[in-house]
Amino acid sequence: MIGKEIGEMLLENQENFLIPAEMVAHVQVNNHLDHALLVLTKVGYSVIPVLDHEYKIKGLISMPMIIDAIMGLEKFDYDKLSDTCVHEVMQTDFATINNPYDLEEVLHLLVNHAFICVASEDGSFTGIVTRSEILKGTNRIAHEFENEFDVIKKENMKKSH
Ligand code: 2BA
Repeated sequence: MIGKEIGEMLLENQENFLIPAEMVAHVQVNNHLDHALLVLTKVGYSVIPVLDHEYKIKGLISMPMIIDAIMGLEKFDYDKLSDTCVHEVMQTDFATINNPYDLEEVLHLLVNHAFICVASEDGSFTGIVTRSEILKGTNRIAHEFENEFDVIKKENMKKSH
């Protein structure tokens, strides 16, 4: 469990951790792979969310998923880029959390994922929480904790009683 004081310091920044949906690059389930390739290349991110027409999060797409889908035995089949939809190749097992989200759960998930998708109760995409936003918050605590608190090692406390 996260310690009380550290937890409260982290929570002071909780709203800054979320990159809102309108700032997140994404593609739609029915977009073709050539469009997804274009978006991934232009935005520079390695993996981005895939949404449906109701703005619900359905999967993740990355450059390797696209390359793998067009790879034949001996050469690439470039026609597949315009013949295949994103939903046919996207990753569907991925971590999603509901807003308001539990910070402790997010910290655990970010050990293995670069970002976590956040959805509202009805499944609508709210945004993402990324490793770097959380690291910025923990970096602040690492620098400021001892400016705000006197820290005494427990074994030293026992000796003084
Ligand atoms: P990656 O694309 O693998 O990016 C890893 C890290 O590289 C990012 O970490 C960021 O620090 C940096 N980076 C990569 N491309 C960047 C760019 N175009 N502009 C600025 N920085 C860039 P995080 O920021 O922690 O992001 C973690 C992951 O979350 C990213 O992994 C990406 O998959 C996703 N992501 C972050 N912001 C996004 C956004 N606005 N739209 C879509 N996906 C995003």
